[in-house]
Amino acid sequence: MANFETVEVNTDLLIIGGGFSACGAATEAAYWAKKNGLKIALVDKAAMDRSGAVAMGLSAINQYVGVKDGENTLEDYVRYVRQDLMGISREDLVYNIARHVDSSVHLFEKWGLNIWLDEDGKYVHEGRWQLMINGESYKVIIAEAAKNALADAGGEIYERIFIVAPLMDGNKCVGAVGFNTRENQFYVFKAKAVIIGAGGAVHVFRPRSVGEGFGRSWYPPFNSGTSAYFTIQAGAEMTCQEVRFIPVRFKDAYGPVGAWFLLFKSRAISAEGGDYMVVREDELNNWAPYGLAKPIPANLRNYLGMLDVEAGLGPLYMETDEAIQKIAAEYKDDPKAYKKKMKELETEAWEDFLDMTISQAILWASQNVKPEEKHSEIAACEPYFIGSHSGASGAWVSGPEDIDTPYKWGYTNMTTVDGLFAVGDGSGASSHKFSSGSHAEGRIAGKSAIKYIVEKGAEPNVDMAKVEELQKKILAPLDLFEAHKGETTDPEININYIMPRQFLFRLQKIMDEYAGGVTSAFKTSKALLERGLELIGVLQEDSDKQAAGNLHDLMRIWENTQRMWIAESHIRTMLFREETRWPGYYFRSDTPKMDDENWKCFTNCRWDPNTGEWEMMKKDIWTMPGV
Ligand code: SFD
Ligand code: AMP
Repeated sequence: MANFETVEVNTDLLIIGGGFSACGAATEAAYWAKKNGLKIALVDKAAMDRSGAVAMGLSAINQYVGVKDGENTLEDYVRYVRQDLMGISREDLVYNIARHVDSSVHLFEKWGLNIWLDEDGKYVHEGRWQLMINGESYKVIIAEAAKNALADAGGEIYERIFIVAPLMDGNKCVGAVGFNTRENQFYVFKAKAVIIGAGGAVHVFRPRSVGEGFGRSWYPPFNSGTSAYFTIQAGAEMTCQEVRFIPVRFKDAYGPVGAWFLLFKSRAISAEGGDYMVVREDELNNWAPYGLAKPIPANLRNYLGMLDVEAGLGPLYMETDEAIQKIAAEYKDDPKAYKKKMKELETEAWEDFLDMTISQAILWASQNVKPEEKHSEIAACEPYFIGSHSGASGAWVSGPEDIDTPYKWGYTNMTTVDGLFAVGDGSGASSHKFSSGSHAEGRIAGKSAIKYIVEKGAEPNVDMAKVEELQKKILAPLDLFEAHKGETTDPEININYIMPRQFLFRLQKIMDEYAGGVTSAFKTSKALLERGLELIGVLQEDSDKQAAGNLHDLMRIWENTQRMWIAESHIRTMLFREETRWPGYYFRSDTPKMDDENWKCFTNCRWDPNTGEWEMMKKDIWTMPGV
């Protein structure tokens, strides 16, 4: 076996991930841990300052309810999420996050984040729920607060450690194992409770950008689905695994559109000039009641644009020039004021990307785009798994203690596995939490996990024989490479193994062609899904034939395996749900309509670690009384 040092870490609470939800968890848990004399360890695959989806920064905080100013109520937010997810949301979780999110935002401001203010000192809104920020350093600020809180409570931070799998004691999670991405070290974390906040997943589907552009995507390439893999392997029940997210973005560099639609009030049009939201309005009747209420759900907005593309009316364009000119037109009688406003709008347009998707600004510059002069192409991206945005996949977690729902079996945000909590993109059916809501949810879970440890936390009972078995399995790709690399002139091409890049291509091809990716125009069917599942089965047989020439390859291999498991849960859940509920995310052409009578429910699944069998189930939707 490869020569690795084993590092053992003993803690009370283990937080996996260093992103928005994990930072929230660390900040809150540190406070309660200090009070109770407990230890926390946080482990991140990367460096917390710039890890996760917010690595590049963001230009808006997408969830702020504004309760203190009487702007909205918590119930308004519950209605908004219900509407955007076509009726499928855990309203208890959404409510719980909504009532805590404003305080996370106020903390961000206190920690130094610059939230735009108007002349009256009020937050500048991008839209009803969104606030504009100067967010290039958003992640650094939030990570710094989490690090300070951990330091104050004597907590430990482990960076560049890739977590692979959970350690289990029956149905109880007692830690995690992983490896150092820079040194030959195998890590064993033993804990009384574990919070998984390792983000969503990208590159499960073939991206639009391949070859020289491979690795470019809207969602950060470094989030590979560890959260979902971890909870599935632990035997936790998952929910909404079919609800992938497809954002519409500026084409090829994936610049976000929110500021354009909401702040600049821009239109999106086809090459013929028609605004698909107007031209195709009738289609919305087919998706009532959600198609007929405002705001029109993200998937339906996507769908109307996709219908234009299918009809050969592409490319689609964001009317940036029209939007900017329209806003500036108010000042047209005063040439000096007009010039100033135009300059300000131009700056805002570029800053929107420079704050969060720098590559889009580079692409604009390289293609001579002047947003104030000429419109810019947009397109639907490949599918991602991001339950914190407008997708919904993730673990099925226990609801808040004080709300009377059918979804309570223990501590808030605990999965169906004892001692394992999930947050952010790791917890499902609580969409539209974004950066701020993920942080708030992390805080909720951080407090809840410490309560669990205080009330129930026993010393973790870790089976070291099992750890050894896991270590062998996790490091095996290095041995496989060593054993056979000399048998061919190019070690990348070898009959005894497959390199991680080729394995990834195989997974992406299956998902793209059978599970409704870009090249199949986001369409699939029972027959396609069944064939896809068959091919995933064959891929799984080959997954332990992946070989690693170095630590980087080893990380790529376990990222691939994690993605493959999400892929399977995704296909199985799309197969199970015999309707089309989210056209614009995916369309099942054999069941092309929404079927409220049979499918207005959560579709949950669970992989049984003892039998290796998947179980699919429906769960009722609980609606908040009076909302
Ligand atoms: O407009 C392991 N999001 C936006 N949210 C906003 O509030 N405003 C915006 O403007 C947003 N925009 C946006 C957004 C996302 C992206 C990708 C873009 C633009 C380009 C959404 C938020 O970013 C998102 O909701 C939160 O970040 C979710 O938080 P969380 O904690 O669930 O995920 P994370 O922050 O990505 O952190 C994941 C962490 O896990 C680590 N990790 N650690 C150990 N072992 C492993 N195997 C691991 N795998 C991953 C990561 O390193 C990271 O620390 S807009 O376009 O929508
Ligand atoms: P995006 O940049 O697409 O991620 O959007 C940022 C925020 O604006 C999210 O809260 C979206 O749901 C919201 N949003 C984007 N476009 C629209 C739109 N056309 N109508 C309503 N909300 C939108």
